Amino acid sequence: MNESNAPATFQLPEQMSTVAADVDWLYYFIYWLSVVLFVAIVGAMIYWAIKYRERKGHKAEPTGHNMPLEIAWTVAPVFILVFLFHKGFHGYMDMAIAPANAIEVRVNAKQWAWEFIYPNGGSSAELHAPVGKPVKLIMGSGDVIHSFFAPALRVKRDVVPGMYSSLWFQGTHVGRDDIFCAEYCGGRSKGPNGDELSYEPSDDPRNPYPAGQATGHWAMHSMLYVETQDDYDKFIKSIGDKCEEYKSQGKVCPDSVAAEGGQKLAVSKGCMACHTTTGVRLIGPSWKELWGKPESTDKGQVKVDENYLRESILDPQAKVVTGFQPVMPTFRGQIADQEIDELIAYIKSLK
Ligand code: HEC
Ligand SMILES: [Cu+2]
Repeated sequence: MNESNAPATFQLPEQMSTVAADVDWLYYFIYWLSVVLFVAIVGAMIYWAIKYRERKGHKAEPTGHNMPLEIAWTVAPVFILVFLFHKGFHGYMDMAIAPANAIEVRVNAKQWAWEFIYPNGGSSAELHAPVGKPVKLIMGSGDVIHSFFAPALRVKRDVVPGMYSSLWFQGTHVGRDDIFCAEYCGGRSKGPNGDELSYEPSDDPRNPYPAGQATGHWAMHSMLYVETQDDYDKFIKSIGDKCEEYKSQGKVCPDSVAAEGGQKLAVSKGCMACHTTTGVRLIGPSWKELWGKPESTDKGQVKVDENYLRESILDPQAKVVTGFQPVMPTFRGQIADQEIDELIAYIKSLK
């Protein structure tokens, strides 16, 4: 565990994640490179503008083409750009792919709050993470576009209705930081009945935001707590360790309590008429060990993740599994977002 708090620097806040040092290094490299080039180019311009200004008794002598110079100032930037691309791409890949053992936390963004749902099914308005352990956020929005931003972690990602986006981080030391919604939009938007409504809280009965309530993306402020494993375990217990409850009833603890809801839904929504969880093939593919596997479809090979499952339920013909007929009906409009989450949790639990 790294206890040393990298302090805030000239332009950037404190570093609290494993990627922060690389992100900042690249940021400052580009920053200082720009400063040096700016000073050199503008300096040379000013120098020559003065040196060769129009004066009495001076005649202009046009210079010809200078091949070595042309080559030098074309090739040098190419090397710099290739280096920057290499650094940037490397950092991007590190940030894009979460370690397989990451703790998965579901994030719901809504007007105007964040909700974090932990693997035991408990939820909280704040994000807690054990120090030195990777945490993956799987984020969805029930209304408009939001944007998850934790400055000290150097991570930021849009949260878009109708799909999942994800990011991961690993806290380097115990500490706390702000979480913001970095989505920017004006103060007006469509209300529930299509009216133009102000986000300003008011007593207008059509306004979903009553007077006195903070509204707007800026009001979606939350806190990140990177804490010791002990403190994290305590926190998880405090939001209700549903697994303990299951075990005390002699049942196996599901991946998440949502999985149990998903199992009931799969029956009540009629999925089990075409799908099984045992590996047996009916009209549709079995869900056994479906999660995470590469699936071959008419649009090529895809990895079975949240987005793929969601699309399979709402728009089954978007990617048709090889060897099956495109006969699955769409469940768009007949299934709530939360129910889709539960079905996904269920399918996940069958891996
Ligand atoms: C009428 C039969 C039928 C019903 C009912 C049905 N499905 Fe399907 N499902 C299929 C078929 C056929 C496929 C394969 C073809 C395709 O990809 O569209 C499929 C594919 C899928 C896939 C992709 C599986 C894979 O192997 O990649 C998922 C996930 C899925 N269905 C979920 C559901 C859920 C959830 C429900 C209930 C809400 C449901 N299905 C109801 C027939 C059905
Ligand atoms: Cu927002």
